[in-house]
Amino acid sequence: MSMFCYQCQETAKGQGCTVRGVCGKTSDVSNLQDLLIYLLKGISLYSTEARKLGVENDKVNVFVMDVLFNTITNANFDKEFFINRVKEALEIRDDIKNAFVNAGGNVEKINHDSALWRSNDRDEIIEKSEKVGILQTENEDVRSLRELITYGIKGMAAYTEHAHNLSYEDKSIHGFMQEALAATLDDSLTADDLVALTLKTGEYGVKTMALLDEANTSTYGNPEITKVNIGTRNNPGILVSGHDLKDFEELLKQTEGSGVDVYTHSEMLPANYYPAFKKYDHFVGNYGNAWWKQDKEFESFNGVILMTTNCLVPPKASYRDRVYTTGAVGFEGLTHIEKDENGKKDFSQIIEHAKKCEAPIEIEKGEIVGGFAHDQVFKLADKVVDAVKTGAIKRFFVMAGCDGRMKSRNYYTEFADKLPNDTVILTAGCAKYKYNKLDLGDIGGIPRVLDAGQCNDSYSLAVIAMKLKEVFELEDINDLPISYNIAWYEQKAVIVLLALLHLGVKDIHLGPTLPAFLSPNVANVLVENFGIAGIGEVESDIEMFMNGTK
Ligand code: SF4
Ligand code: SF3
Repeated sequence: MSMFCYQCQETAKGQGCTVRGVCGKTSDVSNLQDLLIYLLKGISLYSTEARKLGVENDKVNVFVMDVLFNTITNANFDKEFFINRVKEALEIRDDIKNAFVNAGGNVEKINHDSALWRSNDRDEIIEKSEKVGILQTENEDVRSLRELITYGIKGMAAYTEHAHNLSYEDKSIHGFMQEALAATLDDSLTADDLVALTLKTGEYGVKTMALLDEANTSTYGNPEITKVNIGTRNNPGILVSGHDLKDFEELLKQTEGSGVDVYTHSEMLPANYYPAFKKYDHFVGNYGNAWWKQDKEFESFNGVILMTTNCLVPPKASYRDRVYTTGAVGFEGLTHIEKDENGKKDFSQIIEHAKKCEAPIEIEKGEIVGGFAHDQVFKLADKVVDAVKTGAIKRFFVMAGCDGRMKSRNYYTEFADKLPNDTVILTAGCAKYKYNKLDLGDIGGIPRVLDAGQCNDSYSLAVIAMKLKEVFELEDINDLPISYNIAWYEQKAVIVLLALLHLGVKDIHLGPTLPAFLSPNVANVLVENFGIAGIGEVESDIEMFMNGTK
């Protein structure tokens, strides 16, 4: 075994990647990511104690958040980057240790290896990276809960970073992330303690998604019903993928008048729904589908691609020179656009490159409709409530989450297609690409697929559910005619799931497979307390949901 990673749904044999990631991550990179998470825990031991003495260190907050995001599935594959990150981690750890001591802290009581080990030697760093990791925790239930919390925190870090990029911050979220990381080293915590911490992670997940929602809507306006063009024009283009709206805005501004068009890909599609971006005539629409189709779609796009976050697939040689990264993303040999000292990103190199490219090859024509975040749905509330009261809408299906390569995910296309015509799908995240071009029609003008936006906009779906509960004067959110059939892939889906559990949502079905990191006992806790279940066959699942059984 040269590595061990089981953080995503596509993990090898549904158990763990042990030689090379199915995602393309090499064992070197996987081990270095493990070492970094280990060091973040060491940093967090100091910062959590220091915080109790009134020390808040912004450098630590930003570093922990950034590195967690770097280790999310399909974000960063660059070995040298991670070696440098390890060296930086040791410096940051020294800083916070000194601040702790200066505030009167007793450094003697912090004696975990993650807080003490150090080396600036490349070989020693690599050697250490092979010794630390997930399997260090021997008890499989404790390991399962520690990883569940860590993956939730990774998703939380990603959303925190997007809010941070728009200058929205809540220090308590940083405090919680570090406290939780430190807690995963604490051998005195029982499985029950860790279950409680898992639920608290969900509580902070809600806080984080609410903060990001506020950041996005205050900066760019509330998403509104939008017909998104999926065809192409004849100018060269830049295709922007990932989740970062600030990067998207910067690029739109800098491409104005350049003769280069801008398109969204995968999780950037919801940028089309924001009022602030509609004024740009060179913003054409969305090109292609979910992340995993990028090997074909980046090729036919012909222009330049900017990856602002995951999901990056190791690029093929045929289009590799046209892919640029920024933010948490990285890949050896690709140009990475950094912020300057004023926090601005200069995309002129990308724009000049794009000007020399051919226009995209059109792979689809027409329009898709989206923009159903909470504010827009509230504006339609009377219509929706009437439709439920008259029986025109029998049931809502939350089908948010992720898309992925596995054939078993065709379940979701078939499921959406076979749902009765009196049902409405509420979606967010890249899972929508499994059914957003099926022309499922509408119910009295309400489209049968309501897309709230990115995976973080799953928060919007929860807000909508809470509003419906209020309108129908129900005691319990679970009494609504809403079923949850969620597809997961990476760690952002983990924080979304934990957030929904915190809001009291029960009987969530999760697929296409349950996470490999859930031990049988931990899975049982989720089944017994929250009714979490997997998926079965399309027809019988639809029948079960429509009968209101779980
Ligand atoms: Fe395997 Fe997923 Fe980890 Fe990649 S992120 S190494 S596919 S478990
Ligand atoms: Fe997709 Fe990676 Fe999860 Fe944001 S882009 S939902 S998989």
